[in-house]
Amino acid sequence: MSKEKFQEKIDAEKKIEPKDWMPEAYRKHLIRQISQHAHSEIIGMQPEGNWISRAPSLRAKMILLAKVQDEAGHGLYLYSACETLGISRQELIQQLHEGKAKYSSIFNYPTLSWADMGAVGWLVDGAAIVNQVSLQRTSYGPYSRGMVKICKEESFHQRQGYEIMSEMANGTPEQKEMAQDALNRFWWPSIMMFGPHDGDSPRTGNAMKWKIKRQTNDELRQSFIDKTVHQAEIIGLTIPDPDLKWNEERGHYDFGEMDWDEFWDVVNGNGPCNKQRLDHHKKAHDDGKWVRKAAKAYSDKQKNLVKN
Ligand code: BYC
Repeated sequence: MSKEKFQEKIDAEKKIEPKDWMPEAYRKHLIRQISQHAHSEIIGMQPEGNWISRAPSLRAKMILLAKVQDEAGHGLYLYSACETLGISRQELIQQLHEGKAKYSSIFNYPTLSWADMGAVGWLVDGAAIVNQVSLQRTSYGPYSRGMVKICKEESFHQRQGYEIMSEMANGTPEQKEMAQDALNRFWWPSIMMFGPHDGDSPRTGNAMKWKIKRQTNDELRQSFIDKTVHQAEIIGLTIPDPDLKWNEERGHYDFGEMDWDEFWDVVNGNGPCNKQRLDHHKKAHDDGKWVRKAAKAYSDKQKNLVKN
């Protein structure tokens, strides 16, 4: 198939499947984005896993435990989708460990109080949903189907976080203060999850042409902000942006500028927790070596039994 025919197929809204012909640049673009997404799910387990043993009730602990397990599942769907593009899980993990593959900037911030579990669920999962709902229509079949499954679970996660924030915002003055503090610290990093402005985003051009992304970084960011402002108002919390204002003409909220120096610092490995997150992942991977070895020995044995 030629590049022209491939583009015609994309333009006709047909999905590209693993065995279909695709330009090398499309394949590489997908491996980069899907693996970054998969690594984010797995690294994203760390800031929340940190609070499982300190959840304030058995109910809260069960819900958080289930959520963190869901993230592991999301990572696995995404690694599997990525492997259909002809790269092994081992190579993907190696790229993460060598700093060649990124994961979402948001997980390089610490979770300092229980209210942060609320802020992460409400804002981080909320931002992830806005992005992932859009990605359900992505042009690569396995990624698109993975997104459909993930979105169903992610909306439960967002509600879990909003419930925590709502309870704390309506609790004692100290609890309300903790909720506001968590919102203050997570607001800007959450809106940075959508990436640089469209004009500064080198990947957006091809991503939109190939319908890998269906909306641009700025469109998705605006949609998240428009949805979230009202949710903050309902529970009586204040979004830490003095420039946030409804714009009647645009039919959207105007908002302030993000600190792009901070964004690029975190993306390039110099955020508050980058080293800690990666070291933890490497250690867990090393500690799990014997499990992978045993699982492989078992599956090799089963294959031999079938053969003989
Ligand atoms: N963090 O040209 P651009 C979740 C990189 S939610 C780190 O705009 P693109 C979860 C970008 O990779 C989070 N890096 O790129 C939720 C590129 O670098 P490379 C995961 C970022 O790809 C709750 C460069 O900057 N979701 O998992 O068109 C609990 C230029 O950017 C970031 C996804 O990954 C960032 N925030 O757009 C647990 C969604 N922003 O690769 C887990 C899928 C930009 O050229 N991914 N960069 O070296 C996407 O939608 C897009 O990849 C992005 C970036 C919107 C993130």
